[in-house]
Amino acid sequence: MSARADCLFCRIVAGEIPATIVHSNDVTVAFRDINPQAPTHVLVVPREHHANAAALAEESPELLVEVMRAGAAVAEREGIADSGYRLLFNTGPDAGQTVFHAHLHVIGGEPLGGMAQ
Ligand code: D5M
Repeated sequence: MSARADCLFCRIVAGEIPATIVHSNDVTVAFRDINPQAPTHVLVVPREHHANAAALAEESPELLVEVMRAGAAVAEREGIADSGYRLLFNTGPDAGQTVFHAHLHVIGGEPLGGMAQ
């Protein structure tokens, strides 16, 4: 999937919109969420455009694995790997997905309540 001019996260990946990048490699980029819900709140996105996690799993399952691996690497780097953290994909409007480029939330740095974000 090529980058989409109307996609916020494609534009962050392309460097057209600023973000605080904490990790990147050939296939993923991780940056701080603009509206953090916990002391650590980072989003990991595939460089390629996929609308959500389900589409990513169908269209490029090996890339989904890379996103998960990057999430774990971010947790290590943020120092929350041992205390624990949440990996979350909101998928679709009812889940609260607002940006339709697959993104993994890495959330932690304090005890997290409940199941939802
Ligand atoms: O998560 C979308 C997330 O994207 C939400 O937590 C805010 C975050 N966001 C929105 N715009 C930006 C920019 N410009 N930089 C960093 N983070 C951003 P969702 O699961 O779709 O609700």
